[in-house]
Amino acid sequence: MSHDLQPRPEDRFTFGLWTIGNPGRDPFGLPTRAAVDPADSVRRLAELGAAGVSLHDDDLIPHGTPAAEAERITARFATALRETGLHVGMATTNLFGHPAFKDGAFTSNDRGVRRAAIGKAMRSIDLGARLGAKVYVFWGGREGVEAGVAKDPRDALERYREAIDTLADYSVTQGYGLRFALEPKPNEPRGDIFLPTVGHALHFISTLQRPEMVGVNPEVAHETMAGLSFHHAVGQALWAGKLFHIDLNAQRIGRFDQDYRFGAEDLKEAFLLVRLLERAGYDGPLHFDAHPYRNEDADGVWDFVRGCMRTYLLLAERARTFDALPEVREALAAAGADELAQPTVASGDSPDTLERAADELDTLATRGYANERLDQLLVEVLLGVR
Ligand code: GLT
Ligand code: MN
Ligand code: MN
Repeated sequence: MSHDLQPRPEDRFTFGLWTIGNPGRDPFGLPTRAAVDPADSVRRLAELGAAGVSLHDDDLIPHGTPAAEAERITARFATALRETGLHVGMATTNLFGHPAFKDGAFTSNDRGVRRAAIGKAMRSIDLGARLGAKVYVFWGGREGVEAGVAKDPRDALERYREAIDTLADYSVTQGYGLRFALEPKPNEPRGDIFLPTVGHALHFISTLQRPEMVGVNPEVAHETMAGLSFHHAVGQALWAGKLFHIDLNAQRIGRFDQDYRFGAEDLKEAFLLVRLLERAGYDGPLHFDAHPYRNEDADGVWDFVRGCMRTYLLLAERARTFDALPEVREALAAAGADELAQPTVASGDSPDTLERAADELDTLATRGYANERLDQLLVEVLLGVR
C-alpha cells in the first residue's frame, strides 16, 4: 500500500461546517449533540489532516447578527484558518433556512423575495471571497414546488437564469475570480426541485451569459435518490469540463436524503467513483457533505470525519491495485474497454463502407464481453482478496 492512510492536506479533503456541526436534528426529533464552534472545527479538522472547510454565510454568522459581532466572528475564523493553514474550499449561501424562502429564493413567486435572495447571495459572495474561496456553490433546495400548478417551470427557469447571471456579473465586477458550481437535487425539501439532476444543470449552464464561469457540484446522495448512477453523472460533468466541485457522501436508492459517511452504502459505486476521479486527474476539493449518525456523541463526530477520509484513501488504493493487476488488464482487454476509446469512424470511411459493416451483425453477435470475469475481479479487489 503506497499510502499510509493518514490524510494529508495534499489529499484535498474538505468538510462543510454544517456537516461536523450537524447537531442531529431531524424532522421528527430535537438535536442530540451540541453544535461545534466553527473556529474549533477548523482546528480539529487540521489535526486530522483535512485541507479545508466549506461554509454557508449563516454557518459562520447567524442571521440577524449585528455588524460589529459579525466582524468579530469573521476575524476569529480567519485567524483560525491562518494559524492552521486550512483554506476555504468553497462558500455558499443559505437560501433555504429563512421562512421567507418557503416558496423559493431565486424562483419564489414573490419578486421581493427573489430580490432579497440575490442581495443575500451578494453579501455571502463578499464573505466567501474575503475568506479566500475559489468556488461558490448554489444549492437551490427551496427552488421548487409542492403544487406544480403554482409555477410555470419556464418562468421559474428564466428567473433562476436571471439570478445566476446577475451574481456572476457581480462576482466578475468585484474582481473575485470565483467559479460557480450548481448543485442538483431531485426533491427534498421541496416536492420537486428545479435542476433535479446533473444533466438538467449542464443544459441550464449552456443558457447562461457566462457559461465558462459556471459548472456543477454533484452530490452522491442526490443523483442516487433519483435512482441514477452517480459515477455516470460525474463522468458526464468531467467530459463537459464542468466538474468544479463534488459532494461526497452515501445514500441508498429510494430513501430520503441520508447524507451518510462516504462509503457507508454502495461500496461498488463508491469504488467506481473514486477510480474515475483519480484516473481523470480531478484536482478540485474532495468535499464531504455528509453528517454523523444521529445517535453519535461528540467523539463520534470525529470518527465520522476520519472514516470519510480513510475510505476515500482506501478506495483510491484499491483502484490502483485493480488497474495494476495483469488479470484485470487482460479482462479489460477481453471486455474491449480500450477499444471504446478508439474513434468508430475512420477518415477514409464512406457511407458505403459503413453500410456494408451492417452486414456483419450476425458474426458480431457471437462475441462475449467477459464482463462476468471483469466484474468478479472488481468484487475480489474490493473485498481485499487480491
Ligand atoms: C444542505 C444540502 C447540501 C448542500 C449544502 C449547500 S446545504 O445541507 O443538503 O446538499 O450541498 O448549500
Ligand atoms: Mn450537498
Ligand atoms: Mn444531500
